[in-house]
Amino acid sequence: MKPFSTTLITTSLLLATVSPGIAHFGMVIPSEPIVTAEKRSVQLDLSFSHPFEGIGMDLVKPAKFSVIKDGEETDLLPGLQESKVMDHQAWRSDFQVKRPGVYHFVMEPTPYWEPTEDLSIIHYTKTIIPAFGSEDGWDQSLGLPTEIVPLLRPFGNYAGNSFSGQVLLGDKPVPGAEVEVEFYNKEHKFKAASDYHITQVVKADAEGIFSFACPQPGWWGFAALSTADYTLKNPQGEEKGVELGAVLWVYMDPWL
Ligand SMILES: [Cu+2]
Repeated sequence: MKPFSTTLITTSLLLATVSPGIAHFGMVIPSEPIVTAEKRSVQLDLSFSHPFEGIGMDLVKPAKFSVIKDGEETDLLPGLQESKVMDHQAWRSDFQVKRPGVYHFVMEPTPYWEPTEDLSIIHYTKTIIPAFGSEDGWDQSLGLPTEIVPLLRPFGNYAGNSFSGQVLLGDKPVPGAEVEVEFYNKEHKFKAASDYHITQVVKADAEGIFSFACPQPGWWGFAALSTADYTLKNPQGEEKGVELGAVLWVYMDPWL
């Protein structure tokens, strides 16, 4: 058994070294980035995936999925249906929008044990969409354990705009936070120029503020990763570190 496990470790180290860009993202992708009177129902696809490469991973039923509007939270977990995203276990929510407002959808996944990184991962994943012309409240923080609060209004943007946001951990800015950026390459339209291009990286300033220009239309994911101040048991029952992700998805429209 010993030589075999040594080989495994060597292989995973090697993979980690040669694939700088491999990152998984919590994903909450609505069917429409803006809700209008012509289309009042939104389908939300929840997954845990590699958005640029289109490689899926199984997402067990999230611990929480809700929508927050004007500080009021509605639990959407009971209506979640099993589905597939990138050929893997995912979840779908059909949401009827009745009133104008800005809707913050938030998924808290159950902790995911990643043996190659020797830690559990929890990506708090957020997507903000407006309905019927309202835009109040897009800049509010939701008090999540960690989150990216947008500084650019996160809807009604064109490809080429700079997205800007602030990384919070326990309500405090994270100085120098590292933010991974990935494009949802849904139609496999693009190839990465190198492995480094799959996941791009930007660092926040002393106030936890970062910006990143999004050159193509579509969904862009931003993930700020921190280490939790607690541990969780892995499947073998050992206490291990926890990576917390603050993930935000923002849509950039094409010029018409
Ligand atoms: Cu992965």
